[in-house]
Amino acid sequence: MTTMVELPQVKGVKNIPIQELFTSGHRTCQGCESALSMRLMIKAAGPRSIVVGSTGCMYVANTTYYSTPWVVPWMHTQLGSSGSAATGTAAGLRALMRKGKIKDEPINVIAFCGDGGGVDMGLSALSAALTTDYNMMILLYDNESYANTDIQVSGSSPWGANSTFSPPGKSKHIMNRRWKKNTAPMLATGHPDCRYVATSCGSYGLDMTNKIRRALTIGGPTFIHSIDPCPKGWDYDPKYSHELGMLSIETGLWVLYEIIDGELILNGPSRAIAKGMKKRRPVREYLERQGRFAHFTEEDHKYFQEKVDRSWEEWYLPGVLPVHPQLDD
Ligand SMILES: Cc1ncc(C[n+]2csc(CCOP(=O)(O)OP(=O)(O)O)c2C)c(N)n1
Ligand code: SF4
Ligand SMILES: [Mg+2]
Repeated sequence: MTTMVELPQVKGVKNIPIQELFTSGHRTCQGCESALSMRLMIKAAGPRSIVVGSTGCMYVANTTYYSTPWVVPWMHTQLGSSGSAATGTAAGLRALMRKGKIKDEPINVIAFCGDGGGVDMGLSALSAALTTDYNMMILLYDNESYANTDIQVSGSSPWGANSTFSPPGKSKHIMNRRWKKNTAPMLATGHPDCRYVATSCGSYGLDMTNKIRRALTIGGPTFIHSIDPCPKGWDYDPKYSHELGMLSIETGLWVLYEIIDGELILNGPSRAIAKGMKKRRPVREYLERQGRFAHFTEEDHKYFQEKVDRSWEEWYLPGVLPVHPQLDD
């Protein structure tokens, strides 16, 4: 197996690397947290990295003709194939190094995909990647819609959210009736040999930096799912992106955790909430800040809150693992 880049855990925000490897040259919206995820991800990984990314905002808005913000080698891949592109890249590097065609040196292999590309279309390729023995990391940046093609609902869109495929109407105002897919636990449970699965949020930059580094150094294929506020799709003033990221966690809707060799560790505010050191904020504080939920009635707010409450009060691990009623007896 190819060796890995040395990436020690970063202690304190001041020690996050200064070097920028995702720079100016992109055209993402103001306040785009997915762009922040890219920036944090490659800052943590460092210059000896190859990044492949599937179609979506982080391809189209990032790499307009003849311009790119990437300082490291970068390649676009088809919408559903970040998992296969990562596998192919890692396999190619291993073969070239084994044959002595390129220097045998540690190189990070990173693939990213959006929620459309990962939670929906490319789920099978992600699964295939997580069953290999290649050292590589897949980052799923989740802006909760097919954003690049004008905000269509995805399997990761929240219940009831307004999108171009789920606009509230007069007779029916909740058009997306699916609860958000629980992708990270699904991948962790289904791939017991995968040593590292985590969730993250760019509002917690240090936490994200260290998760990226853990994912790139633990060995084998790894997966990180990041929640990324999107001013355009979520309909809010771009200056609130950071706050909304924090609120998604403080309300208990998004849970920060990592699963290392099968052991689950809650992180940051999620840990504090689970330990009773911090109170969960009402989900309404998060929902009312976004135009995509502006059509919510009192009943909708109640339903949403109850769903989140249940995951914290009745599930074995909040937002991760429900207790099956039959196992309770
Ligand atoms: C097979 C295929 N179907 C549809 C498209 C059109 N398309 C391009 S980007 C995109 C949205 C992808 O959504 P997501 O993966 O969530 O990334 P985001 O745009 O939200 O960053 C779609 C549907 C495509 N490129 N390929
Ligand atoms: S639509 Fe959303 S994800 Fe796409 S560039 Fe704009 S803010 Fe970023
Ligand atoms: Mg998306």
